[in-house]
Amino acid sequence: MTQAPEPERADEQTILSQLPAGTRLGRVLRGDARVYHVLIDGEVIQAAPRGRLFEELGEVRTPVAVGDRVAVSLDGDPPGVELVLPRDNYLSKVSSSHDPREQILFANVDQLINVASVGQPGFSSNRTDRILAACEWQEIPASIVLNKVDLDARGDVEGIVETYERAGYEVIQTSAEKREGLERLRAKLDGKTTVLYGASGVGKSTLINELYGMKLKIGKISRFWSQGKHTTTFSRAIPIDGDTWVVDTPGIRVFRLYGLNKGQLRHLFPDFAPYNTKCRFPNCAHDHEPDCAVVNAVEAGELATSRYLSYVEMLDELAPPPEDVATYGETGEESEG
Ligand SMILES: Nc1nc2c(ncn2[C@@H]2O[C@H](COP(=O)(O)OP(=O)(O)O)[C@@H](O)[C@H]2O)c(=O)[nH]1
Ligand SMILES: [Mg+2]
Ligand SMILES: [Zn+2]
Repeated sequence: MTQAPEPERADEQTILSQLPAGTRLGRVLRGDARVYHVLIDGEVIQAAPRGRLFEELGEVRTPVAVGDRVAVSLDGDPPGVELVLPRDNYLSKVSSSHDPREQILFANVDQLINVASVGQPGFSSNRTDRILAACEWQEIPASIVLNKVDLDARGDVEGIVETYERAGYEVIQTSAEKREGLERLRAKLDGKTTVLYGASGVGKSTLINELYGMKLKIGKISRFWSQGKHTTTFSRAIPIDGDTWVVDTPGIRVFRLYGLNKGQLRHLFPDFAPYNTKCRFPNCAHDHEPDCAVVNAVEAGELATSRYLSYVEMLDELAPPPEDVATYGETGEESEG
């Protein structure tokens, strides 16, 4: 028997033509597993995912993610999300300490900007290093916005910029308050879908409001989250104009990477790259091994101690690599797909 060839990735028109009449394509703005807000031709439609989308979930918690391109049938009440189009990329994490399933935070983005602040709240290396590693893992271009530089009484900015530029990340310094660095940020955002990731209170909403004349609530979410009443996490996509989108994420306390083992983590720290091959053991985890080039570089002041501490903390949370994995050192590929 001859097998039908695998279909090429179908274009949107082909997909639509195979769906019932009255089905339209849109992009998911926000939602939970029960109802999603989908932007369809400038209108926000609330749609519920069809039951069969839940059948193929596997270890994934919900079938639809913010930023997904979806087909919605408008006939039903409520309208139904019939199909999720193949994702260009996505970022996921372990749902929570009680729930090991994969939680997809958003899909189909051009880049992620880790928004951090100095002063109030202070800069968190750990939070920053976790999300940067996650972006390396999913191959999402990442950079850093360091906001509230007007509050840098302790002079923290210089060291932070040095650490991350040395690791190869662009760092944009901003003050939403003093309107500094905003043009550089705008140039980075225009025409792209960008995730703004960061703790609540760092100034994400203020920056979007200042740049695009929006009226997102300022400061409110911060108190809401800091009271610790809610541990669920929802992102939302904000259409700015035709091709500029911003995905606002809530404060996620601890971002645990999903689907990664100990052997893969060292490749998610670009600043470790020159040293990874120089340890005594080729598969050195840079943890307790003798003659470790990464530890030596930290001691010599060539690598930031903060980066190394983040690495070791994340390493502790991961499972060891399966013994039969020959490509121990390769990034990402094994667990993708
Ligand atoms: N001093 C100073 N305060 C800022 C700056 N940007 C935002 N804020 C303040 O920080 C607080 C939290 O801002 P918000 O935009 O709600 O943060 P979000 O939770 O990341 O969206 C608000 O009181 C803002 O006025 C800044 O550049 N400098
Ligand atoms: Mg906000
Ligand atoms: Zn080592």
